[in-house]
Amino acid sequence: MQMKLKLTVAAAIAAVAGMAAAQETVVKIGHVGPVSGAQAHYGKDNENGVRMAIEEINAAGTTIGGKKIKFEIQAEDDAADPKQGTAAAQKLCDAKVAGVVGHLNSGTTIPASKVYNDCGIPHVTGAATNPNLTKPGYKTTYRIIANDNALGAGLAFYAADALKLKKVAIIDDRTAYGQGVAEVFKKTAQQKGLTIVDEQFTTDKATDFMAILTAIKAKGPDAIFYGGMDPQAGPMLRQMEQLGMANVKYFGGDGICTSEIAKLAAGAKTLANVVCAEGGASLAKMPGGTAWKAKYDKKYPGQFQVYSPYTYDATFLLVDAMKRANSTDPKVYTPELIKSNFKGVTTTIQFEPNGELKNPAITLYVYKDGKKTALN
Ligand code: ABU
Repeated sequence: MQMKLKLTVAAAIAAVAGMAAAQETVVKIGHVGPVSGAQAHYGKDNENGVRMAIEEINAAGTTIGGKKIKFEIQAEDDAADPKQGTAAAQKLCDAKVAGVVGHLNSGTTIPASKVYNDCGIPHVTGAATNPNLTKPGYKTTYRIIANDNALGAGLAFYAADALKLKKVAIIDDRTAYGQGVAEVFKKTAQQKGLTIVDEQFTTDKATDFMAILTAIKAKGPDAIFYGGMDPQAGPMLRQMEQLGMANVKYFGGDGICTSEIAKLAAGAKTLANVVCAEGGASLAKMPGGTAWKAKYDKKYPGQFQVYSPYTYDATFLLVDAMKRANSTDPKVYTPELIKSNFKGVTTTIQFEPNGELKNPAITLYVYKDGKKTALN
């Protein structure tokens, strides 16, 4: 008799839970980044930011268009490869996600932006910085960090005005990001009177830079600017040390400005020569940065890299636009994105007509005792 009563109570609880679940409408938000390969640490960090935001949004409860919404992530891997990037974008279009956070690499985000535009789904990147992303003027493309025009120029100004450097060599990895940020740095450095003593090229798969570094060493630069990501920058710093380039400064954009570069440099003293730039305020100067970082570290210990505060904000930004439109239908809520005035963890997000962030900050960093340290 007692057993029968217990079963009846359990069945009633399950039925109530089932009814509650049935009353929820599931809305998917896509995330795309490299979660496999040498850049997986960036992609996982970005994905963590989206997961964290979705958990918080669901815990707070959201009703849109009279329906209780349960957000779910659809996470895709593009392995930092442009072809896989467009395939992932098409998959998210076919899955009818409501919006996308991503991608991470400019080389994947730029071609994917056309796919999203064609299927009418908005995407917000918190990582891809090549200025060409917003040139087509798609109403579905948004960026919530500064682009490479700011990063490359900011670094060149610092090299010329603060460090009084005269001779710089440039290396880039021939990706949309690496090549683009290197071009901006070069142009601005030349305008500031610096001499470009050498230009060399590599790829985002390379690990041996001895030949190009040896060629550069012969030209006696004060600094190297590297346009690329940390899987190359880390070993490059080690090889610079091996070649006796201990006094050569090492500049780069946000792609090298990670926690991981300290590990990849594997104790090379040349890490102390790094000056890198990120397109936003430092965590300490972001409106909600310090508290957010403590929460993130508790949830994802040791996984923080660079962009997760931005992917977290990007997720909230999409949901904010849905709430203002009172619809999760991308056709209905996308026009709200451009009108955003969203107080995020990173900044208050408002957009220029082309989808670029209004008034972006940039922050320069160095590595002191192996720890990334903001200069401004
Ligand atoms: N912003 C640097 C890393 C991502 C990219 O733009 O390719």
